[in-house]
Amino acid sequence: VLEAADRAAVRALWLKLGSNVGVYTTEALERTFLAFPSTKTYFLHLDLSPGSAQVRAHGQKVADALTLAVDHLDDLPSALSALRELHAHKLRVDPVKFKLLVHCLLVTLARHYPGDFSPSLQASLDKFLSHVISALAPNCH
Ligand code: ZNH
Repeated sequence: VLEAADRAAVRALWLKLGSNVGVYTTEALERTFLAFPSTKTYFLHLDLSPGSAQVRAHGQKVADALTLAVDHLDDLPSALSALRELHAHKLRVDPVKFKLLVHCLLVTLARHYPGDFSPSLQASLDKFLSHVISALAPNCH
């Protein structure tokens, strides 16, 4: 479970992101596909060209899931249980890939919020996203 200071930091950043969570999540996805091309293999049925509306739509879904997680910091495993089933059994996403997306999300947020992105905010976000990952991909070490 996340400590109070980490929760407060994550909630404060999420308030600041407001309706832009989808914009940054989409940028993070685009970065993930470029920096770690092996992640593209899961999305061959989508148009992955720069600025793709399909990537933006997927980015918004991932963003909504992250916002749901921010709203359920006390109980991430049950809030994300349907998504865990989807990723583990239907999509069969290699757990390692989650860390690549999280890395790109941190880079994206650092780039857009340089003044906010202190080492301590980085640490809080990293803990939050690690909790999300372990709720989604329990075998990710
Ligand atoms: Zn995932 C889908 C979330 C990661 C792959 N996803 C999805 C969705 C969501 C998500 C919400 C939608 C669902 C429905 O529709 O129902 N993810 C998520 C999150 C994360 C993730 C939150 C982290 C953090 N994924 C991931 C990764 C991968 C993936 C890493 C690989 C690489 N997903 C995926 C796919 C899909 C999804 C493939 C499907 C898509 C389509 O559209 O088809």
